[in-house]
Amino acid sequence: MPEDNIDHIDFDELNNKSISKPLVNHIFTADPSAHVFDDKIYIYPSHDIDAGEAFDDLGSHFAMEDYHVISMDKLDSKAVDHGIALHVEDVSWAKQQMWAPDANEKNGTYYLYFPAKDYDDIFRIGVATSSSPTGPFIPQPSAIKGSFSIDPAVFKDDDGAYYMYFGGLWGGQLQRWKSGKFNAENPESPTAFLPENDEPALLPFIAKMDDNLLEFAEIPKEIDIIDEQGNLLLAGDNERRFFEAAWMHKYDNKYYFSYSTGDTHFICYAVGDNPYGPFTYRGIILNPVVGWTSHHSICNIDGEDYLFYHDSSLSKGVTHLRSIKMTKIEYTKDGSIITINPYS
Ligand code: FUB
Repeated sequence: MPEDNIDHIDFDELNNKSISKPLVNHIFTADPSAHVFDDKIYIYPSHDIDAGEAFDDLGSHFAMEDYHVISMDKLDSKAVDHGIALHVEDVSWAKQQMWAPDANEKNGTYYLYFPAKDYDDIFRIGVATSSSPTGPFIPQPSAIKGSFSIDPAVFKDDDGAYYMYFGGLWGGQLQRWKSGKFNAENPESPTAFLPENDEPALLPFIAKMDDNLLEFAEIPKEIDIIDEQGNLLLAGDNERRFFEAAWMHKYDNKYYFSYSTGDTHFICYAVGDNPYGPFTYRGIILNPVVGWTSHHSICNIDGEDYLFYHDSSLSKGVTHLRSIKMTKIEYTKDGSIITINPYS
């Protein structure tokens, strides 16, 4: 339900039909990355604000400045806001646009990963550390070497290795890195340098993290998303191809790579046998929500998988003022995820 359709929406009715209420409503939050640390649920969202920037297809209206961490003791507990965990003013290399973050933990240190534009207006991915899952986080002086684009998701595999998945189209600039170097031409165009519809779609990236979780241990590699016949999804396959919001979780020993299709507003998934893929497209996890963007995470809590997502219903359809929500995921016997309708 993108913004151009909102005139027809009765928001009172929609909020009644919504399968989840916003987890917090005193601030706007989006892009929730959820984790369980020490038996408690921690959510690392974007903190949406209205900075007065006009809507455009580069996402200039997403002018976020800081991050708050939200925690819940249990699934039915009240969500608690722990205040500002990191502010753009404290990150020496970052100029603006603190977009979708993620976090992870190793040996009692907590790592907050975040994309932001640097002073050349290029999205990079940074990391900040804390001894507490709620921060405050101390940023590294530079962005992660070799990082680019947006939406980091850092997955810990069962063998203790950590991998970052990342990338995003249009305002996320992935299409500007096709040659391996940033293409700064035509800066106002969100779609310049995208492949033609009959060419393979742009792919998300993966990089194994160094032991200290502060740098990549390898040059980022593309991950293939293929159809049942083994062919790469095409750029014109807008209902299935990767756009942004990478996430990885495991179910029944398989690797589930999930993502947003952006301009068609689905959260969908593809399944593989190892962290690097290839991943075969399997279906839709979440149908479109109110608002242009859809972004999620999947977190195992008490043995069940939960989808954390957002919509713009609380702001009555304002795309850049979103609210985080959660709902349970169900699987069929063959490991398929049953598609969720956000408004029943
Ligand atoms: O929140 C800003 C951007 O919108 C995120 O980085 C994207 O995934 C989309 O949700």
